[in-house]
Amino acid sequence: MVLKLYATPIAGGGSGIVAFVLAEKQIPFELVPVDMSAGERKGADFLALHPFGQIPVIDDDGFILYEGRAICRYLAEKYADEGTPFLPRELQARALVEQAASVEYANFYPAVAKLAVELIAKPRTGQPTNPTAVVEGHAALSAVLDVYESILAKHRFLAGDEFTLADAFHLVAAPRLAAEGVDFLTGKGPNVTRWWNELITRPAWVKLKAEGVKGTV
Ligand SMILES: N[C@@H](CCC(=O)N[C@@H](CS)C(=O)NCC(=O)O)C(=O)O
Repeated sequence: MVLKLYATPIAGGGSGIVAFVLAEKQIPFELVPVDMSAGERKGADFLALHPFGQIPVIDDDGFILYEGRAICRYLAEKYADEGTPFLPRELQARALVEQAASVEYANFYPAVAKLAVELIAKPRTGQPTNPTAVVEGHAALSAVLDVYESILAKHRFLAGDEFTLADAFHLVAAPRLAAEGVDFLTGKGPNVTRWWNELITRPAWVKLKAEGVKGTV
């Protein structure tokens, strides 16, 4: 049975990285569009798939998995020999990927999420933006990117010279911020800028942004 991805067609958040990994590995899948505005996600049928009522979720021949980053790890392991490797097999190289992925989730993403809430979600729902939170979000993100500059001066990607899931996870929400005009790169070092541009110009990502998440079957 073909893999099902429950998501929206917009590659903005966690669904985007799953669709990106599927594309980089050329794994066929069926998109099951989830209506984010309706009660569908909080209904019993969807909660049976994802107890928090969120997307993305995959159904891989009856195996249900949620959390975007966990899904990406599963796909990278299952299809290790197809397309972009994403996860090195060697123990220490793998540990460095997990180290960089942990930093993404603990340091980078919280700052991005804070800015996304203040500068995208709140204005969209008519709530006032908290200027203090915006300043804090920018400061936190800037501090992370300054450390990234020193890391990326030593190697091409965050966990070494190969592109891995640790880099790909940065595609959650941050490109959306950039697309909304939130500038977090001006004044940052050349290596961060180089790395970011390399990330968002990967052909699979460019195609996803242009066409949205589209199933292949
Ligand atoms: N930690 C989850 C977060 C998923 C998440 O926040 N999904 C959003 C869409 S990108 C969602 O379903 N929001 C609706 C909600 O939380 O009710 C993941 O990484 O997959």
